[in-house]
Amino acid sequence: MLSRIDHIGIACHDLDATVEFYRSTYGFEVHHREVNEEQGVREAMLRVNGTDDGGATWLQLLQPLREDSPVGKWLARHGEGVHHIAFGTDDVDAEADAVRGRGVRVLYDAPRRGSMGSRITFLHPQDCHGVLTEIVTAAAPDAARGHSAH
Ligand code: V0V
Ligand code: CO
Repeated sequence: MLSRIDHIGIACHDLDATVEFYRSTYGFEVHHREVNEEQGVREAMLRVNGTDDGGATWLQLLQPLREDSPVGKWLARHGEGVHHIAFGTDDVDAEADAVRGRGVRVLYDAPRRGSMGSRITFLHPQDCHGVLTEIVTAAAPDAARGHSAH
């Protein structure tokens, strides 16, 4: 089951400047920073809210490492803005299989490494009415990803 919105991915040219906008305008603080070479991004995770029953919701700010990466290509074509939406689930493997079975292209044969040790896969935007859609399972139900410890 897809049980929540895990994050909204936002493409930007300058990660530090965009982080500062979200801090000074809304008060959102950076919870985590990471470089994901495979995905071609430098990213910052800003926690919007956390719950005790399945994890938090984040803004994922994304600066491309390379022009020919997914985010780099997107920025060149569309400029800054919303790049993808990510739904959270306890079982990314099962959800990917289920969606694939409904005729939607899943981009990876097996989930890959995402932010904060999560496992992620993507659905092709052309099969999702123009929305690049990610499915994500958090690393573990612990504080690192906004779960309650009790
Ligand atoms: C491309 N398209 C999009 C899109 N990117 N549509 C909606 N939202 C996007 N973000 C459309 C584009 O308009 C074209 O449609 C078509 O897809 C092909 O675009 P393209 O520029 O030729 O790009 P491709 O085919 O080289 O790559 C598109 C895909 C690529 C979706 C295959 O972006 C990809 O592999 N994305 C998944 C990985 C990713 O995005 N990683 C960065 C986030 P028309 O105009 O021809 O109809 S990493 C992340 O989220 C992490 C680490 C995490 O959450 O933990
Ligand atoms: Co993402």
